Amino acid sequence: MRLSRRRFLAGLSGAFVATRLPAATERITLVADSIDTRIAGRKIPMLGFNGSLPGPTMRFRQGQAVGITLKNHLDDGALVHWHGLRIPNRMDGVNVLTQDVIAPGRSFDYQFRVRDAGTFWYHSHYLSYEQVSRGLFGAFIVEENIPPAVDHDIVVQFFDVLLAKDGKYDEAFRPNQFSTEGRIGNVVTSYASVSSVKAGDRLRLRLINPSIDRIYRLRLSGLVGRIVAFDGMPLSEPMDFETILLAPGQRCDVIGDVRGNVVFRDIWGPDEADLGDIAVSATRPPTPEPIKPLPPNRVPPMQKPSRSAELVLQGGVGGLPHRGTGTWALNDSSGLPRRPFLSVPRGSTVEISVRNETGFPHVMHLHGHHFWERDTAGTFAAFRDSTFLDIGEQRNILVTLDNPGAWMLHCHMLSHQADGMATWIRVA
Ligand SMILES: [Cu+2]
Repeated sequence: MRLSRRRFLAGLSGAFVATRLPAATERITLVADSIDTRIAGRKIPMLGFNGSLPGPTMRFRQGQAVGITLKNHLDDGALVHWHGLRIPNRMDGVNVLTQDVIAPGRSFDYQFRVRDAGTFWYHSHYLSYEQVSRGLFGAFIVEENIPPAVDHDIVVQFFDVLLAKDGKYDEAFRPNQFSTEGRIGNVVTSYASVSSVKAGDRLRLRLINPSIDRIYRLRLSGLVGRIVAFDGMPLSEPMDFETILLAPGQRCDVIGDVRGNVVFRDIWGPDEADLGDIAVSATRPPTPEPIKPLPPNRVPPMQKPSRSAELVLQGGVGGLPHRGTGTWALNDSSGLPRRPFLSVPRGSTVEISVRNETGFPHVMHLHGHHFWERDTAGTFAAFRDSTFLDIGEQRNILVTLDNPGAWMLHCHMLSHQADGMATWIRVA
């Protein structure tokens, strides 16, 4: 059952800190700490990076070397995962598989080069269902060396919070939140990095869903545009759309021209909800240029699979029984199994049939790689890091496993991940 939601627009007023780096490597310090932030009109204790929720939007230039020191000022462990970035395994921020949890008072240096331009994000990967839902996330933007000509490059993050009767973050984690659609907030917020534009402006919208479990189906009004990228990876041709499905962890880039107030509405689920808007303050002549594809990233060419595999999503309320120990399971195993789901030599291309046999939707995220997603027309179209599977849905994905290491593959509904829907792949 969906709880009622109230409209809230905290982010339009502030909380955004853009960090732009020069061409050489420079260290950024990211401090995870308790913060007080304003939600639904009240100041409440949450978590944040560098004092803000969302954390600072980081902007880098494609190819740049990046150094980020994560300082843990929490009372609990900390880890950060750089979602969608194809980086060395030891920088991936995953407990057990790639690094130890950073203890309170300690720090860790993340260092990597950003190969792909696009819209990515970073978030806690330790007790993530709790730490992300308390605010430990932010946008990670890699700019093209020749970015598209737009008047505004705007990051919009859609985030929900479950508040208790006292108006504070609900500390109770109930079993049904883990066994059904997840921990769905009763307040939905949108954080946009720009609050006012002109009619006629050309915008690039970088839409991100950092919510732990909530799915959005976005309807945009006031903007005539096309989708140019999913999960940070450009489409070969911009795509028309009526709505945009944004499951937890997913991103979508849209380039379009402003016709009026840009309003975001969510039509997922029974009650349509207003998620916020970017207001129009004046009018100017529109850009005559057509919307062109973004420059492609250098990705592995699509290859014939050398092997195939099957991944079955199981469990949850109403789901068939399985042999895993958690509520949810992947191929009869809950949580990270001792042996990986797949163990392949570097460079192998695998076609994985992913089948959702549960009574709830899921979104499967692979670390360290993007994969081709077969669309309903039967062709591999989008190159993504997270694929959405509705109830009963089956989809093939094609992945070239060219990044050595131990890579997590899990549902990005973080309540599902916490209760078993996780496995891993070893690339030797
Ligand atoms: Cu799930």
